[in-house]
Amino acid sequence: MPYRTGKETLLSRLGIEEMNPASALGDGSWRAGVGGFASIDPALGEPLAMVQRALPDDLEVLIANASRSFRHWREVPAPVRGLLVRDLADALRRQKDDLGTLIALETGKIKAEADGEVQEMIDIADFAVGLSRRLEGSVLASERRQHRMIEQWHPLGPVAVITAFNFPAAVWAWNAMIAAVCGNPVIWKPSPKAPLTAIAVQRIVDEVAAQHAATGIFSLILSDEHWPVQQLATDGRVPLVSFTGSSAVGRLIAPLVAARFGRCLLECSGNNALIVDASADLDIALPAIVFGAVGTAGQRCTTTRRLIVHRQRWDETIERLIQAYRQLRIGDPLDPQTLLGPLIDEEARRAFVAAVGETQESGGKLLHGGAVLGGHGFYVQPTLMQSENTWPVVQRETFAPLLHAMPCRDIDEAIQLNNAVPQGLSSALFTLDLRHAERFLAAAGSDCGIANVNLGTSGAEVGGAFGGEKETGGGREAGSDSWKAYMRRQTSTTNWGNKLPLAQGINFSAPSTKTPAEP
Ligand code: UN1
Repeated sequence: MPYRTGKETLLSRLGIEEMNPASALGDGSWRAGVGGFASIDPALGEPLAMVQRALPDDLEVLIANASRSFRHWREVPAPVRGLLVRDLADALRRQKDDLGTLIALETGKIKAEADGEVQEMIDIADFAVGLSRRLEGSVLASERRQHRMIEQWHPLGPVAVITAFNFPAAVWAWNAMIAAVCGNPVIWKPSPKAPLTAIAVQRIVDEVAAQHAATGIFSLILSDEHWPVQQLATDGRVPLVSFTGSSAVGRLIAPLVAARFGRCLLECSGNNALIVDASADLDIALPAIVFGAVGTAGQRCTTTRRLIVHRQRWDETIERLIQAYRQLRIGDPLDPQTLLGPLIDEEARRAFVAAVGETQESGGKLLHGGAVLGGHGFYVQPTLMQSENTWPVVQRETFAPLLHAMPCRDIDEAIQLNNAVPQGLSSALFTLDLRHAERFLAAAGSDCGIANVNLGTSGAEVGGAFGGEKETGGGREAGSDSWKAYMRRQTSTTNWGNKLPLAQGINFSAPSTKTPAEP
């Protein structure tokens, strides 16, 4: 493949070897593991490199290390912690092209989106630098005279960040950049489907951290086995577990963390709908639908999976969409002309085939695509089906470019359909009707964590809080005040007077505690 010439030099520039070590302590040192698992280039179905498997003892060392580093890092002033993150943002700017290419190679997402992912890392790092000077608390009104009541935020401790293959770097950055300025070490457990991106990021981080004498703040554990997640979920030294992945796995992790009174930040499955209202401007709705449904080969948690179209606009929308789908360039993710790359692996392709089959068995109509592509790699056609919202296959998240379209009568039915799934991440409405837009955004409107008007379901900026309700898990990451999840809140009242008034006006005088009168 022409775009893969120079692959070896790119990998070695990023510090990737043929066989890579299993864990990084965050002080520049790496530990070997046992055996190995392959990172596969999904466009070719061939291994890019191998990674050793960590052992439980490696994770024990990482957690002990992070706990030790925490005792130092929590006392570094937050704006000074921000300086490390600032330099990290600059290092990422310098490496954006290389890192973007590696992400495209390893995940199969197109180069433009892979570069966008690195940009997202830079954006959240910039956000975190600003935040490092604004970790503010409140001054509250005390009911007692000469009392001052404040609320302040303290670092929490080591944070486990468990990430998925589809955003193998940006989701770590959302968590790690914020956690670090908040004063927490981060232990990263990336998806075994994208370990090389994690290794490359760790090498960049190691270099910057060394310049700031910040050791043990960012560490990494690599494995294709389940035990590291289990161990992180159950270890009381890890007060926060941030997990991005399926609701099925989130459902297993959350009770383990809760059982030890730890905190979980869940960013699980989405089943996002885009509504085309009667008044929608299709010139902007159509590109939003195509990017939402086909971008990242339908493997974003924010991917548009359901299309709810006002019946007056049905024919026009479907026709134009099929036309757009026909013109989509499928191919090498590194070819700048490509808009649709491969799925991550054969298992994902099987899930796609099964979902298309199940939709047809339920009575669904295939409007476009539906097939896998022959040859190398894990390619499928962008697929549009007419489906019903209640079918189990529509109620589930299938990580593939499979869009279920369904007609609706009016905005009320559209909102009802939008909400009638177990997940609640993202939603979008295209309308020129102010009343419909407001209804969609009101309390009885979309029940999702993200509700957009005249833009699509995917492609959120980092400045807003990112996450969703119901089986999406309720967590919020990235911007706004998501940082509060990475800190502990302390309410502190100081009495600067010479009396001890009790709250609620309680009179509790104990005469014997008074200073005795002078003889
Ligand atoms: C994800 O798919 O897990 O809003 C994250 C978006 C991206 C992030 C997606 N900024 O689509």
